[in-house]
Amino acid sequence: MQFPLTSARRHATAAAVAMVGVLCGQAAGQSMNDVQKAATERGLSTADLLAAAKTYTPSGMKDEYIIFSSGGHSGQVFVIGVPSMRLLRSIAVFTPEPWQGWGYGVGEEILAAGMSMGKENLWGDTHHPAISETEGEYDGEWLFINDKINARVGVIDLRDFETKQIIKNPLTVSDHGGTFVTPNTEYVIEGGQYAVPWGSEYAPISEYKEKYKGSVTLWKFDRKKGRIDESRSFAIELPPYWQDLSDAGKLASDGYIFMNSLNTELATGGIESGNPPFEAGASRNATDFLHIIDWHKAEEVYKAGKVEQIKGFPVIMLETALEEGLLHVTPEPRSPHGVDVAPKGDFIVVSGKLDPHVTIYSMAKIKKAIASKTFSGHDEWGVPILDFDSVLEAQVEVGLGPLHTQFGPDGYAYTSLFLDSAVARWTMGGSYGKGTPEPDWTLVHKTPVQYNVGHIGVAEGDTVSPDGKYLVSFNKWSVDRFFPPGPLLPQNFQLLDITGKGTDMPVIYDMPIGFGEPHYAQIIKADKLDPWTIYPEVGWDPHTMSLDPMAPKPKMERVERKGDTVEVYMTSVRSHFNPEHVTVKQGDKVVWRITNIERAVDAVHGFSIPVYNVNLSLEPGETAKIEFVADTAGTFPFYCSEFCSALHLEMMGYFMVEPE
Ligand code: RUQ
Ligand code: CUA
Repeated sequence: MQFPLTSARRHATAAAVAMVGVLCGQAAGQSMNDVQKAATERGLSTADLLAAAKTYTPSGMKDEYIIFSSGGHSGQVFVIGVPSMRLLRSIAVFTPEPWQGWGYGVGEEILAAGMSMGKENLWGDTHHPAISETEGEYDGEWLFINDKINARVGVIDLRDFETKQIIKNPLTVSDHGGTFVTPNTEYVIEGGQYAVPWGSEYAPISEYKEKYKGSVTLWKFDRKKGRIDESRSFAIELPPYWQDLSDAGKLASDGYIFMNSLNTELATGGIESGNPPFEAGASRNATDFLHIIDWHKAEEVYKAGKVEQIKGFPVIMLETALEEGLLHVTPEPRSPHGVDVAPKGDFIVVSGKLDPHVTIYSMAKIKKAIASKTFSGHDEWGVPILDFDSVLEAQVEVGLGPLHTQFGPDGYAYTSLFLDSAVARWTMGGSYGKGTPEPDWTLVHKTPVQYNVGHIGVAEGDTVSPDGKYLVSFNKWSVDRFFPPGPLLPQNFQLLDITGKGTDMPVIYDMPIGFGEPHYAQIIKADKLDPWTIYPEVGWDPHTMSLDPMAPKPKMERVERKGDTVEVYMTSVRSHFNPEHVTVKQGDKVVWRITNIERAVDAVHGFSIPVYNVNLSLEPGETAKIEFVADTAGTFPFYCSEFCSALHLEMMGYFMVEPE
């Protein structure tokens, strides 16, 4: 940061220095009695004051952790500070977003790459963000996010927090078990969800068993290019269960993918014809199946060419997967949802929504059972079923509706309880044992949350070295916690302090989320992120992440006609555009390039043209190119849509389209 010290700031600094010795950070005459008085007036307890002291973040103080939260129906990602729980920004991904100019002049090509079956889909249902990892640690370089509604994956560069790529899964139309990354971000994993025929083609539901497919896709991430390389990616066919959440193994389980399923009953619904509805049909069995996929082996099989091209995409067919021994399943209790790998990779924790336990599998036992073929049978597709008792390590009764588990640094694990509206703390055993005062594999405490928690996030709580400290409960309902802004109520993110032991894990902050229903979020130490505050050079194209040789520069501003194409080379700087008059003829093609030549932090200019649906956000140094046909004649005042300076209203010009 290179803020020029303005003279006002210099004065303020000098004054502050002079006052330090006298006041020690307090305003004159303030004491703890005043704190007591204010607390009494507002009805605050000592616990409230303590929570405030743990979370209140005075102006200018920065947060210790950063949450990357899925934005649910908003189709975006949200960036939130911890412990202040202040929303810092949104990152536009699957949904056009005018402030960032996403889809209003730039980003259209990236959005179009994610379109399903040639149809325009301008929203997303984001569920599971994944920060890129190096050796199982968040490295803070990239962020991936899935879109459940159309089975897409977005790639965000954490240098500028902008979406660089959206890819559409060619095989499936909905995804849930993703995105999750392998320990060195070799692959970004995307599991399917609702089984569909390949490519979501039509097939009657009566042909469910024959035509409907399950799958998992391994997208190869090219870190150097900062893009998923579709030409080095592949999928594996799975039985037409509904693949649910997944996690990548690490350390002891490196090389494996764990993926839950539901609807191993193969229910096809049809309540209107007197059939059991999906909710009943898909919950009949006492157990579903945890898929255990050896992706190291799968990669070899793919490289050896033992794939079929389906919809132009290489797929390891189920038959091949079985021949090669890269797929096993094991039973998991009723309606499983979350699957989470412990920090050392040695245990895999599964929760079944309709079972009050978390079920803990041992990786050592799984490997042994695979090697010794300790199967309790095979499923309908011939997938070997590892004997449940042979791979089970422990079960801990935690409460009603367990969903997702995260880990602390000290042998505690945490599980969200949807039906109990609580977060359970329980102790791990095995190599984590004795880190806590309580016995191994025991429920220690449940902290009530408001209400109906889905995911939880512990600071770095799904990495090889969880930080603990904070847990955020991503609640689905808020009911009575906030002023009701109409019948559509916000969700509620609640911050818990988990630095204590035993029953000490209080809720210390509520943050309403009024823009969609988030699911998962990851929490990274802020000092692992190193975002740019301005683009490296003037004329930078964020989409190629390089200098654009065609970017307009000062003194090169001009309007040029080439046949029926008009090229505009424009710069923006406080507080004018150059040129200010752009006149074209109706029907001309317009190629409009514009560079923000500012080098000051936060000196952002917008650029908006009425009627033509254009709005750009040009961050310092950024260049953009928009193209359109001037099909509507008229007089259009364009202007800067960021309040960038005192003369920002004057930062405008006229775009004039002469009628034919
Ligand atoms: S799915 S809580 Cu990640 Cu559980 Cu939405
Ligand atoms: Cu530039 Cu307002």
